[in-house]
Amino acid sequence: MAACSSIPDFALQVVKKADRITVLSGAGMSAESGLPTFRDAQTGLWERFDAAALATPEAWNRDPEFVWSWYMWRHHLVRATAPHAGHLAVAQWEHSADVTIVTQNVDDLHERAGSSHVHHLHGSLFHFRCAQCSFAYSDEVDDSEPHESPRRPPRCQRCGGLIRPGVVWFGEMLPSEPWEAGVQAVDSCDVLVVVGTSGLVYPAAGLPQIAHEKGIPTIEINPDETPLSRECTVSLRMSAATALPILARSR
Ligand code: BV8
Ligand code: ZN
Repeated sequence: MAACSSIPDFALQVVKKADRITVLSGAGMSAESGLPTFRDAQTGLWERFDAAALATPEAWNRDPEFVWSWYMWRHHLVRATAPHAGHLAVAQWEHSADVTIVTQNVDDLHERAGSSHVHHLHGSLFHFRCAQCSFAYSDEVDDSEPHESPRRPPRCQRCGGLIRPGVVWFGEMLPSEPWEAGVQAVDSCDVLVVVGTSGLVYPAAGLPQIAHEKGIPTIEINPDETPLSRECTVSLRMSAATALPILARSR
């Protein structure tokens, strides 16, 4: 694996020739839109907590208002921001290639950039359901500022249970449809672009291995080295908003 701070011609050629491009994205993909990654320290009410501790059924059962408020803060942050040049470049690719996005992110920035095939392995901040009976909740949620004090989750119209965010918490199984679509997209692509993920959370972090074993070229985009870097064909020490538009222009 070569770590490069500029894009080697080999990578440009691989992307140029590819008919089927799969993008595996993580929190770093949305960092340049101002969204904190899971590595970044929390702020405000949640500054003393690490994200992985908050994104658990245990934290919810212990204090649902505290966790619900965290998700309303993140919901507000995502609605207040916009996709960056990297999201737009990936959406642009759809004009000349069959592009599938497999994301660990619960934001909707890929879709807002115009990408049409997006599989959310870890759910979405914009879906809600009852924590007790799983009945889908489609009413408005209040994510208004200030986010200084905990707020109560809404109640389920069917059983009166608390409404929870439609995300996958640590210790919870991934929804099968996006997972199977993700495995299929990695297994059948001509090039896999792995962008903005630390490669620490499973089973998502195991996806590049599938491409590696099939000899499918993999291009990592991450300012830092990760456990995935050595498996990747090329590892670009660049940011998502810088590298993706350059790769997109190669087509
Ligand atoms: C499960 C939704 C069955 C909620 C999330 C095998 C081995 C070890 C552990 C396990 C294993 N199998 C299962 C586990 C347990 C666990 C796990 O993986 N734990 C880890 C921490 C060790 N996995 C699970 O629990 C999964 N469920 O396996 O169920 C089961 C259950 C129990 C036991 C066995 C089997 C569920 C995992 C999903 C949890 N939900 N999100 C929410 O968002 O609130 S995970 C969440 O954290 C994100 O979705 C994302 O997946 C993860 C954060 O990772 P990244 O996205 O990679 O982001 P991160 O902040 O870490 O890194 C950012 C990267 O970007 C950095 O590298 C940085 O350098 C880079 N970067 C920064 N800026 C930029 C950039 N890159 C490019 N451009 C930039 N500008
Ligand atoms: Zn219910």
